[in-house]
Amino acid sequence: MKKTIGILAHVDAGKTTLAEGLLHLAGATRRRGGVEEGTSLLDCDAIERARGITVFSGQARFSFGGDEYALIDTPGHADFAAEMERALSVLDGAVLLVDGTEGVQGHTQLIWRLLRQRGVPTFFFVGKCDREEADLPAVLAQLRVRLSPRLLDLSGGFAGELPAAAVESLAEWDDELLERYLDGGYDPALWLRRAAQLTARGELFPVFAGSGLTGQGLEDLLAGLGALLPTDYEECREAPFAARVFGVRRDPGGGRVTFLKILSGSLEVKGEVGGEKVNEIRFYEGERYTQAPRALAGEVCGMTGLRRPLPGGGVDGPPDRGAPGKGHRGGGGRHDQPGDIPAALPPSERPDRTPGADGAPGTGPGGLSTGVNLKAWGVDLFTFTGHKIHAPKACLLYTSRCV
Ligand SMILES: Nc1nc2c(ncn2[C@@H]2O[C@H](COP(=O)(O)OP(=O)(O)OP(=O)(O)O)[C@@H](O)[C@H]2O)c(=O)[nH]1
Ligand SMILES: [Mg+2]
Repeated sequence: MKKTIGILAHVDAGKTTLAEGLLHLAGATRRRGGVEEGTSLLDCDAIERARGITVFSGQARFSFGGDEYALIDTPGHADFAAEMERALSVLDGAVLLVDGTEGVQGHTQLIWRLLRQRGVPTFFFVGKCDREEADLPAVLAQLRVRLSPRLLDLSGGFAGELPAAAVESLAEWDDELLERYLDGGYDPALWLRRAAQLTARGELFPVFAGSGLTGQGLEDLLAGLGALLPTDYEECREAPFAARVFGVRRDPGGGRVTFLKILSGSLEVKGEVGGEKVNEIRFYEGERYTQAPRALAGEVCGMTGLRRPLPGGGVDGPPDRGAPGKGHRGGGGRHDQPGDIPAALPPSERPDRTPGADGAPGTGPGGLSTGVNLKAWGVDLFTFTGHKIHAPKACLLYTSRCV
């Protein structure tokens, strides 16, 4: 199955370190990238390496347990919240990381609210448990009180079978399971299936724990994503093409790259999107990419040749390919019908207003401020062409890498 997961948390919680750990464990990287050493695959921009902080959402792919993952590492700093928020619209599942030494933060609660508003299936990972100050029981208690009591506690380990306490908790929350359980009819496959259904519906939140740095608990997390986050993109591969745009950047050569997640159908190089021809299809691993002749439903890729699509919008294929198909319903059926957001909506109607396009700071759909003082970050302002910025002190992340 193809799955897109995002790693989200407050600043410095260890998202990039966790992402690098997952990539290494899955064999996608030969050497583990480190943020401290400036060798991170995902924090690949010069400003990110210099400041040791994620500014742009980074992508990479890996395979594990027969599933193919697109991983998106998001920034945690509140100034870059809009960048994180844009990624939410393409996720099949979120890994909400909580620093085991600091517990639930205000920003964790804000991300949590966004995830619930958008119905993204959410897995918790309590990280930095290799540190002496880490207090897993206290963080679990905080999660229960401040975020949700419906935790599926797999922090003690998970290799495909639910621990006894989790089996009981699930039975308490589901009438059919309770009846089976009381009749002595515990069925591991049924329990797992129901846990996956409840997770997809946002009624259950699996919790894992460990350390992105040492690798502790990462195999459990991947086993959990494998068992509890089913998607069905294979079923909508023959449907008409539809995709959602979550980013637009300039590559080092100055070319415009549109980042999108394909929700249904497929697209080939030289194929048409919204009346424009695709020149290249790129699969990114940090700043590097490989070109492919084709991209399929469930995949996250960059495309060149497109000038119109904007982040937050959707794109359809050529109009003569028939009526919209069934569309992806994976990850709990939370996606709208593909193509529901036309690519060329006027700015006032775009779901995620993109300040910088009109020069004014704005507000994202979750109510986050998308304004940020880029000068304070030493970011190279506005060396791009195409948009006129009237208020450079407060604008979205439009740097030399962005459109
Ligand atoms: N001991 C320990 N340190 C960690 C762990 N994960 C991250 N760190 C450290 O925490 C700091 C921040 O790590 P990052 O991975 O950059 O955190 P982040 O959440 O990606 O940060 P932003 O993207 O900038 O919000 C670095 O010094 C890491 O080495 C962990 O599991 N254990
Ligand atoms: Mg980071």
